Amino acid sequence: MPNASTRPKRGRRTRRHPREDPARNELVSRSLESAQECLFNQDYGTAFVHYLLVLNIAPVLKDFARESFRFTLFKWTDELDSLGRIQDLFNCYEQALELFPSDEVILNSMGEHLFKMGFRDEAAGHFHKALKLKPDYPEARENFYRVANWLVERWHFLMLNDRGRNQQYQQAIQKAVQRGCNTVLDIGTGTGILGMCAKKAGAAEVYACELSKTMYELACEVVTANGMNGSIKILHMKSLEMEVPRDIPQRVSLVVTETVDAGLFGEGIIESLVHAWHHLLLPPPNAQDEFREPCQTGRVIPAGATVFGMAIESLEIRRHHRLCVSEVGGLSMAAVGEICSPVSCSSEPDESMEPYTTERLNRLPGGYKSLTHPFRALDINFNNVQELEALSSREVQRLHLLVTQEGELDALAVWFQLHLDQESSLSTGPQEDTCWEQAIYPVHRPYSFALTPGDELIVEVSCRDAYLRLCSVAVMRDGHEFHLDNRLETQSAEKFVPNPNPEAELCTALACLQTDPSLAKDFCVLECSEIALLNNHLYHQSFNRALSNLITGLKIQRQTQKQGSGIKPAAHSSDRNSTGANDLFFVLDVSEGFSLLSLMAASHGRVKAYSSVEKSQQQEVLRRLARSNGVPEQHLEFWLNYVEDEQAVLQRPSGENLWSAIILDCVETCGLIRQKLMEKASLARCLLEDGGHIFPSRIVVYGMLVESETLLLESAVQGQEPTLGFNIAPFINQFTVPVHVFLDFSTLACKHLSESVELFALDLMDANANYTNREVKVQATSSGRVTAVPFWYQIHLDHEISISTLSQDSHWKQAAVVLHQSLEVKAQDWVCLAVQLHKSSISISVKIENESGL
Ligand code: 44T
Repeated sequence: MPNASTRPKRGRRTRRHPREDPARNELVSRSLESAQECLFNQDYGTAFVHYLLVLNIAPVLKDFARESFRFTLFKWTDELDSLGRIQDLFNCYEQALELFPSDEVILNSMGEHLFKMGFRDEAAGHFHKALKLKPDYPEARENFYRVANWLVERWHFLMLNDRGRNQQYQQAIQKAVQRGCNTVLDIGTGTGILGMCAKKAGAAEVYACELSKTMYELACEVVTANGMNGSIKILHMKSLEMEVPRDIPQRVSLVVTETVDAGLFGEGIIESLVHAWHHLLLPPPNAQDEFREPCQTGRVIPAGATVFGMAIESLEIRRHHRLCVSEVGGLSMAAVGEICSPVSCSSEPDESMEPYTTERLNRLPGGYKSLTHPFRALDINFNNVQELEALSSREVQRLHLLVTQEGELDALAVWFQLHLDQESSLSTGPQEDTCWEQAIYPVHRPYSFALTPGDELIVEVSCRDAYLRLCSVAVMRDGHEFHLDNRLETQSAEKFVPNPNPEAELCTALACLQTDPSLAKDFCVLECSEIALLNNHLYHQSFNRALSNLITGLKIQRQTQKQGSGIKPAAHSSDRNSTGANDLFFVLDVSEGFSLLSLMAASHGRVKAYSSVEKSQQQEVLRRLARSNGVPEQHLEFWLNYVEDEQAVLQRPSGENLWSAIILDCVETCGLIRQKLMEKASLARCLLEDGGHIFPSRIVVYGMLVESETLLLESAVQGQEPTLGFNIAPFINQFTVPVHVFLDFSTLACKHLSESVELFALDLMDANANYTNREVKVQATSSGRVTAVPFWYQIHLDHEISISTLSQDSHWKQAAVVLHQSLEVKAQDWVCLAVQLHKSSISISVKIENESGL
């Protein structure tokens, strides 16, 4: 019921503004009434238009109408969203923000829509703004923390904390400026640091460009704070869009850049430099120009790079990129087809695939084994535009590498030396004391192939669509060439034995003669974490046992009920399998992404299972596995094929039937509790039959006190000292996020300062058993500085069976709360942790428990 006392009273308003145009007032109050009427009739679109009109012509009503306006906006945009009218949706938000530019709720909600549509940078910008307007707005804070990693990537902190790298860049820039390069462009300026170095070194004109809006704004703040806003011109654009004289008055004599990723070229440095040489830089010095002033010629820092590679064995990489098991939870995988991770590198570029992933080799769980010595894969001179241009048209280069150690070929690892100038270079190698990641080019063969010392591994190096590509193509052994890792190859290693049916082979070869492997039949791309999940034997075995226990229990329960009520077992059923709907058990698996759990449930017999797998390729895999494992077709359904509205996913199957089991996916791969988990659980509880079960029934969160310098370096610019003499830390540290995700606790460099301790538990079967604030006491086992609390989960499927997200073959990573302020502890001290769970995000603060508290 609308609050009568706050409803606008036409008479009073007219009296307050006696000189206002009466016709206009009439229009306002009529529109307002219409808006309210439309709201009542749930015609949100029209209500929204009426509100827009009212508030545009009578802004004085903004405060009064704010709540109803927001309500209308959210209802209407939800409707537009479900209709797929995305442009209209954003138009509405833009109109709303014109009226209420500093409304944190609208900003946050628009951020959520942007995020859903994949505009992460913009989404994060909105959450950040909302949070700045209202720092204690928990929804915006949670959203911001979830996206801040995208906005200001964590490597910014690492780079700024890497004093060696900073000093080397600074010295190289200083030397170049002192030698006469006095007009400078910093491409991809980030926080503005390299541009500021150039200015400080005495460059007359400094320009900088940055394509990310957030980073651009940050750079502007930093440059201003360092008193250089008049002397460095920062442009919010990609360097490729820059023109002389529109954006910079003339060509510059020095380009500085660190737009390199772990695979060197992934940030587009080749394209940026080719463009810069043609449009933004003075020509390079040549032999005749030997005596020309450096300020009349152009050059680039870094001057070039050398790329290295190495073949490695790593179980961790293998289990994320290849299916390594033949049976999962009692199901044979023989008919699964070809499962492939999205990281695949052949000499033929495929847009849907990333050519490499990244890892820190020295942090790989289980370590790695080098199968070859490091080899030189490529040398590139950034000061030679012809060489840069020739790179992509250059022929594929074949390298023959001697295998030095026995092992399975799982990947090629790649790193590089960045030559800043002739004297100094930085390395991103695994042996260096830097925290840079290496690029990983995984091998995809579905079968294993062991290399032995003396083998010759043939690797193709190419550079297509701006990525450096490395591909292990063959192994030479005893004069024979075994082909590897090429789906289109007909004579691959496993087919080395002559095929007894050459005709069939020819047909297969013909069928596979297409460049897009994803079009091939029986081929399915799964995320790396989904592949690791399939390889997680314990996970599936545990689910299988828990499902089996539940179904056995329910069967007995039904039997007892029937006997009690005198009903005979279902011989008269109308169902075509002569199993009445009442005799079936309904299982719903709402796991995110690919999951075999529904099929596993269906394989238990008398179970009709509903899967939430959405992608048709993945549904096809499940159907194929159902057929090959003898699961009747009608016992596996795809829930989203029925439900139009995604929100309605947790609804019962039909008529009288309730769910016997609902499987919820409670922990994200990154180590965080899934958003809205508890809401889903309470909905699920209402949909269970008597004796039905939610899997998991309970999750317990464990944590440990640790001292970890690494975690600090990755979360904020450390120390009080300015970075290279510049004031940067307070600005970038606004993007510090207290929770670190995708952590490998087993290889994290840290000192354990306590045993693991239960932080809190979430009971999905019983809402009353949950708490959101808790104090936990833990005793320090050694002295040190508590800087973080890594945490993980014990997932209890039922009273007996549980799985840990910390286990070695887990597809989950861990997360850690990095403390705002570290705490010195001595062995035996009692530490008190205040643990808070808001929605699904955890926050922790620690203090020493004083003796009286014990
Ligand atoms: N990776 C560290 C750093 N940008 C990636 O928006 C490198 C990790 C690393 N702006 C191994 C080695 C390393 N025009 O803010 C970003 C980005 C911006 C541009 C304007 C352009 N053409 C570009 C291209 C990129 O530059 C900033 C830095 S790029 C990413 C650095 C030692 N593992």
